[in-house]
Amino acid sequence: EQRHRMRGDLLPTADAAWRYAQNDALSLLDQEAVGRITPRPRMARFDARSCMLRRSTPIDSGVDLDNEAAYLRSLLATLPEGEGGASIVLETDPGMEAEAYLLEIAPDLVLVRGAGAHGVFNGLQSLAQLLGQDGTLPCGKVVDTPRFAYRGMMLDVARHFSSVDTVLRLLDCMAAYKLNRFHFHLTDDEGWRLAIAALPELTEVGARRGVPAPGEQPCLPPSFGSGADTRAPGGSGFYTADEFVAILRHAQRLHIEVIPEFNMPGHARAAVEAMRVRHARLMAAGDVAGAEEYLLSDPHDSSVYESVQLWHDNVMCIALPSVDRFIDTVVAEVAALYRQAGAPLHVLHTGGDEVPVGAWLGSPACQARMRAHGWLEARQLRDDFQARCRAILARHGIAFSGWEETALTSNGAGQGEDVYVWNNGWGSGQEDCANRLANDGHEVVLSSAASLYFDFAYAKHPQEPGYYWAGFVDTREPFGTVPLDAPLLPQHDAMGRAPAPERVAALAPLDPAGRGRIKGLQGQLWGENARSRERVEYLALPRLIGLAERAWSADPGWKHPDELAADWNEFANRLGQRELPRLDRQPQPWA
Ligand code: TNX
Repeated sequence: EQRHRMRGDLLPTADAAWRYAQNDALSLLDQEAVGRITPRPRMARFDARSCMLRRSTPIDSGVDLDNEAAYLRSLLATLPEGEGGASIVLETDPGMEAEAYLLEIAPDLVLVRGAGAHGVFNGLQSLAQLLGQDGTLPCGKVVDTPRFAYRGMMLDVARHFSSVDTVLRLLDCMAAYKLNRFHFHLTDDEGWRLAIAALPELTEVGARRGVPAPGEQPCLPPSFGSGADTRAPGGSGFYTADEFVAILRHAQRLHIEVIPEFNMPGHARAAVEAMRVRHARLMAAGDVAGAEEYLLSDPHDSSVYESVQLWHDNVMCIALPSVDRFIDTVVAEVAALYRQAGAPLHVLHTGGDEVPVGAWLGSPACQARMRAHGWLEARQLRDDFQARCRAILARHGIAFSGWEETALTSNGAGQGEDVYVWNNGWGSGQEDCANRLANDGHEVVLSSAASLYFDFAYAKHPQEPGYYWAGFVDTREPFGTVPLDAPLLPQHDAMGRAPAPERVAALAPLDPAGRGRIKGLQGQLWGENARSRERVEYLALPRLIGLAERAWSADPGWKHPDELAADWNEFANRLGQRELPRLDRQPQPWA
């Protein structure tokens, strides 16, 4: 309420007022029509006629749409068989915008058209939502295009492992709501979840923690939050190369780009521990040179620090050449797995969040490097590390990205790269970080803790699982993230209080160029509370749908608070009456 009141007080821009007037012009009939598809399309109109699809409805499409035709075929497989019915044409029109689609439904013909396969695929998602269980479709027309290029979900499988099947179901669900980026948080202090053939210790050691199996020693102590075994029941706690490739292939069929994250230089305890074990083994075997090759820690490091999650040994010693070799080895293997899946790796997320103060100060190697370059601040050492990462990635043809900390540099590097801005909580001092970075030339993915952290509890209730360090996040939070109609503002502090107007006025607004650099939105499903498949589903849904609505549907522009409340009511009804029952009917339920 407070939030909407605050928005309502802001003056509309001329542009927003124009859109607002246009919105008003949308007839009640059209409003009802667009509400039949989630996320809401740009335009939809239906008439009283209907069209009938059957299990064996003919599909006419070119070879470039084989994947889409197969997808449609599996959709139709759930329908009854029968006589007659319509036929379906899938086609491309390179003149259209990327990802846009046109869906035309007449009694005897259904046409799905997109610029390429992705657009057609998006059209099929809308078709699936309109399709009755008996095969009926309302006749009419849908014209649609996304608001943001980046519409993502992040899943952290490091804190608690998620099985391949859980990941595939999450991808299916993302595709159904037209999300197109999967940020795969594969490593953290508590686990390393992808097998790397050249460095088997990464999973042998780094994928185990928590409650050990009988007769087994835990290699990593449980982090605070959960002492539960992070391995799937009977599972390995990591993805083999084949499993990872299968995930990449599945995502590709769904037109979802998988962005792998290898968190460095902090949040890296699993890797640091694993490489320490490797070092010890090789030393014991008398291979002194080999032992040093991939070491991530400095045995002489006396640095004293504490990470947010209370670790004292989770930061890589970034002055060591073995750190660069480690990164290069991992990146080369990961890139090869992507090639094997037929989905080239374009961008890698290097993490970079929450490096504890004090790291490197007691490391002779780090101190020597700082002295040699005349650097006075640890930040400069870190910027140099990032430059080296960037160079390693560039050699493999891969772009660099990271959490907001990677863009808050001493040398202004990182313009044009994707940066994930999470820390918009009131009192953080970073409330306008997204605006400043976008104005400064960075491509911003809004990942705001206060509205897009799906590991947070939905509400303040003893039975609701999840953190709440930046407030509670119910489905209305992602739905209510309406950036660009006004400066991007955090809506409340952790206590739910709206910020004081004078503090709001002091924040940096988005300038017109910065506006164009808000690349999109992403939901974050951190893993500390994601202890089971059921829990992953509970935390993801229905918040994911609120995110999709905001990321795909048109910028609502400036709106009167009453209208924002009406929008929410309409969306909540759509969820309850259509989307949640539809998810319940899925042939492959999550849990
Ligand atoms: C902060 S915000 C983290 C994660 C935690 C999460 C829990 C950020 C980039 N890092 O390491 O899992 O909070 O809510």
